[in-house]
Amino acid sequence: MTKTKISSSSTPATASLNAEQLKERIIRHLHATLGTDINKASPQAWWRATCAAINESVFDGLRTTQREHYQQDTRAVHYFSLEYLMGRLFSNNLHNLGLYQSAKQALAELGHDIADLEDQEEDMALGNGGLGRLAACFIDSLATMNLPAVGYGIHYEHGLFQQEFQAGRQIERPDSWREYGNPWEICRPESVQEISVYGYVETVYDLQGRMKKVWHPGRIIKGVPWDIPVVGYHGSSVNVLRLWESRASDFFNWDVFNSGGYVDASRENIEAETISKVLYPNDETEAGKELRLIQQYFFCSCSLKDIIRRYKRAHGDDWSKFPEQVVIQLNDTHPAVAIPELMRILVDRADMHWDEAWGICQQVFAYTNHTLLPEALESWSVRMFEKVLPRHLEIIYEINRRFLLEQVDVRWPGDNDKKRKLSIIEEGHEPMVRMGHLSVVGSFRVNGVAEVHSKLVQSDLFPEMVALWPEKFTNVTNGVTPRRWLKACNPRLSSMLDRLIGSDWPTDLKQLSKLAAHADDPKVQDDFMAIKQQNKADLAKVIQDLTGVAVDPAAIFDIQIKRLHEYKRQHLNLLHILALYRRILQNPDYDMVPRVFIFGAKAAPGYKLAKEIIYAINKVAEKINHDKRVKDRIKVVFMPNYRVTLAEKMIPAADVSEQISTAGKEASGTGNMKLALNGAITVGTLDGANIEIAEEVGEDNIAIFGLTVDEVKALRQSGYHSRDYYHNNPEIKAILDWLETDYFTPGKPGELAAIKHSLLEGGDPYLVLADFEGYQAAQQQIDGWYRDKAGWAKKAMMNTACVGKFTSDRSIQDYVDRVWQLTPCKVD
Ligand code: C3B
Repeated sequence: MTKTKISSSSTPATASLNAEQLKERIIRHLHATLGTDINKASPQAWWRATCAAINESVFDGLRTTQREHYQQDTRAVHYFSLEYLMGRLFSNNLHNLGLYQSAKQALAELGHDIADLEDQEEDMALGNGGLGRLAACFIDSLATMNLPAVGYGIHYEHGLFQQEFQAGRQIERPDSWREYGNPWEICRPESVQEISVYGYVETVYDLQGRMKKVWHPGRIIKGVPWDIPVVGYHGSSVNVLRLWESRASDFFNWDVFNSGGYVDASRENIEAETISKVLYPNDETEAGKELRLIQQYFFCSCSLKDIIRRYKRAHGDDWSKFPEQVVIQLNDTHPAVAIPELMRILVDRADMHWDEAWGICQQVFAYTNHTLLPEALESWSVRMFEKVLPRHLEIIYEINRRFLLEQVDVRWPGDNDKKRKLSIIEEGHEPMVRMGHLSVVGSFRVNGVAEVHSKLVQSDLFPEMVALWPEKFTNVTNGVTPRRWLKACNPRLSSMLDRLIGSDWPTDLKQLSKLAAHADDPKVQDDFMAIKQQNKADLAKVIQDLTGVAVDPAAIFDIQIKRLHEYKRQHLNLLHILALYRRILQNPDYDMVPRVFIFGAKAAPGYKLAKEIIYAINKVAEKINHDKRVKDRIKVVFMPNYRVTLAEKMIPAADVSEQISTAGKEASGTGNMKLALNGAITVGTLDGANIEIAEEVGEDNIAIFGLTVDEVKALRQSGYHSRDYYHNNPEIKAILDWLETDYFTPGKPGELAAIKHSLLEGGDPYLVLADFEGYQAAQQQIDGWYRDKAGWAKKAMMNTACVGKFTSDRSIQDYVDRVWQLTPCKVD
């Protein structure tokens, strides 16, 4: 396989654009596109005019890239994902085009601070968390590496809800990211697709007496594509993220109308426009709702038809080259319905024999598993599936029948237990379609997202599938784009790196290892820590603005940012804060380095305990922040509305990175990588990619604690009794009892009791109490380390220096080598 080389030293085509030329463009757009004037333009208009100016370069790249891909008839990867957590695109596009400095200067000369204009943009939050952000990093790397790729997804009208706190409780507000339009997207009416749902299947026979299935849909829906150009870094490629918006079709369905059911059927069915209305806000819990299945099918069907249209333009009705040209990556099981959809198109529409069609499918799809949490493993009731997609259910039955007969029964003859376990249809009171099983059976490759996770996918989730197809399974450890997560978000550190180790690191992140040679140099240490200090001062202002809490940049900034989930154990962090607070109250001279504990997290609106944890952190914060006896040794802040844009301000300012999930539960994590990259020291369990981060940075530069995956399993097997920890550890007992009093919620005892109950009566499903002792010891280690200024600086620098592995360019290269077999296509 040819190694994808990124020519990092090559200057971008647009680099020649200077501030003067940009100014001219911006003013031209202010006049011609915005219809306003320099004297009266609002910041919003200035921002839009600048976007339009940037887009001239973006669209140039887009046109050339598409022409080149078409002319060279390139093999391409099609990334199918229900989520893309893009954040803002303004500074990202400027950086990737190499225009950031020119734009900054141009705007300054026009009397505007580029940072103020950046704030005009709403986050594009079409995702929940890690899975959606990973998709965004991957399409950045794909474009940067000149790899032909299209991202496919849904053009949600409302992205992830906006979070507010009212008296400490999470309130959700709708996100309207494109209320006034979005300058980065292009509507493509010429590529509209129509898709079908509901209805019934009829069996007919043709003149030769061959049986055929005819699906008479109950509803036709229009899919309107919106293209978001994805600009590669200093590369020449501009790829496309194509997002589908649903609309009612003008097509009138006479079949259903004539059968007299139209009015009634449409009333109980989902209206076309609602399909792309809103992103489901559940992270790692399966929704099981009809609308969700329709969302999945809607974007898969539109995207497949789009791919086939493009393929046919070059190859007509000759399907033989399809698997050479097309690979489709399923981002989790959410798009798994694409497998029976492609079968339907090939068998029912293209009249292909089953075996031939199945042969094609099995060469086209690859599946990434992102979680082992049982509540996240998707399954759909057969009943609902039949209602929404009657023909697809038949196809799944046939895939399953052949799989059980030709694979399972051949390997384990007569073993009905094996059949029950491996069947795509789970039998029972309410039979279910298992989307994970379908994905494995229908894909040529299956990967987990970190070494340990991929091992567990094989040993715990699909061991029999591994026995059937060992070569199918592989690992691709996640990564993050260093363009957004270092270059753009941490300009001070970026310039220092450019000076010290050269400017190739954004596309060759292993270059960061050169920093290690300077890790003992007191001058470099001082520079590195001065930058951290300035970033912390910046964040302190943001904290003051958003929460009203004053924090001291000299304190340790200890950051936990991720979705709120019991397995991520924000409540373990809270228990430790309470322990410190209690020690201070018991011993006024308690000696600790002052620390600011900073949280950012959204809870799924229906996840009660997660919301109780947010409330508890906010109430504890309120008490501690106002308690004079604490003497500012502890501050606690919960940042409202955590999102990509806030992450970009928090990550460069972190001293400590909290990665404290129960071992075996966090598939990989990617926040862990971003924080280490920016010189934060991880307090973490041996879970997900933490294990690989520890291998890279070395044990001196990370604070590892807690049960391992094997120890967790052993403890569960021998019987875990959280109450033992409560009774045997007086500190744990005192803290949990404290939460039941009205100390933090005056006049309202018991308001914070939910956490205690889940840990005791609830059995502590994520072993918080078992890991408490180890966690507080790791935190003491951090406290000790921080007192040694030079020692800490070295550790922080070693984190930045040693995490080059975790660039998403490396992940993408792994996918290219292990899964996609793609060749880069250089674009002039
Ligand atoms: C997440 C996992 O929880 C993370 O460990 C992982 O780093 C990312 O995916 C990316 O692989 N994940 C998620 O955000 N949503 C899901 N439904 C499943 C996993």
